[in-house]
Amino acid sequence: MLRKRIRTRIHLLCVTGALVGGLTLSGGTAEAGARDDAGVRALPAGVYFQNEGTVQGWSNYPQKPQKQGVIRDVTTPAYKGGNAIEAKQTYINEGGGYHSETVQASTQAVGQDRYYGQAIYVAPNWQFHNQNVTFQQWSPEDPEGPWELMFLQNDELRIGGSGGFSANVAKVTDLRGTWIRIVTRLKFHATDGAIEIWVNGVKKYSKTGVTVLPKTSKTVRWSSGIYCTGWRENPPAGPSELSVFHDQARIANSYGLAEPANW
Ligand SMILES: [Ca+2]
Repeated sequence: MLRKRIRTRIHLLCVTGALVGGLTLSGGTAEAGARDDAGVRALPAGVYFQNEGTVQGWSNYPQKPQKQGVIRDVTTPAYKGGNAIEAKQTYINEGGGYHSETVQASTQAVGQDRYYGQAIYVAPNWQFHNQNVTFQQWSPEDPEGPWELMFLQNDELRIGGSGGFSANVAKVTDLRGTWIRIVTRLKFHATDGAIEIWVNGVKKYSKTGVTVLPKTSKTVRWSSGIYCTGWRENPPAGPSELSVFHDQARIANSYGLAEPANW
């Protein structure tokens, strides 16, 4: 009888795991004992979403990258847990969209304050070039469209887009071949909004007490992967195959909870 119950429980875990993937299977320590009826560990208090480096668990799974794009689970490189997501695009001698992204829908609404953490990796031989390679972005959902993008261009981590915030946030000159931890705070408010960015634990950008709103939409989605924006209208300035790796993604109500090093 006991054996049967254990088998049932394992089956439940597998089924649930297949459904939600890394979404709710917490690697964190907070509330490690808390489990719901389905046997899945609950998210720690203050955490709204997390993914430990699997394409399952994101709301656009199964993803459909544009053109010859790839979005897949890999075992190396990995920031934690022996797994991560590779987002790859290949130029095919035509313009238009080159997206390969995991997407989480409706991650934040006007009036809310959220911290988005993840670690990204580009290969040691990544060639710096003067085209925007976006690795995460936040987009209004209704009506949808681009807003703020975070990207690599030359040897810099930058933000920009129609959201009204553009900056060179950090140098990544010596960070190729390493996992770069990035936490982005977005507070949507008409007068007391905020955008703040930490790179490898250091606050590199901060705008507070300003208007931060996703234009005409009340909510945004979070996209993480690769989007070779420069290839829309021009051939590659760098290699025609580019990959950005992603791991340990989390949305939380504080920097400490969202920081990939902390969970
Ligand atoms: Ca991982």
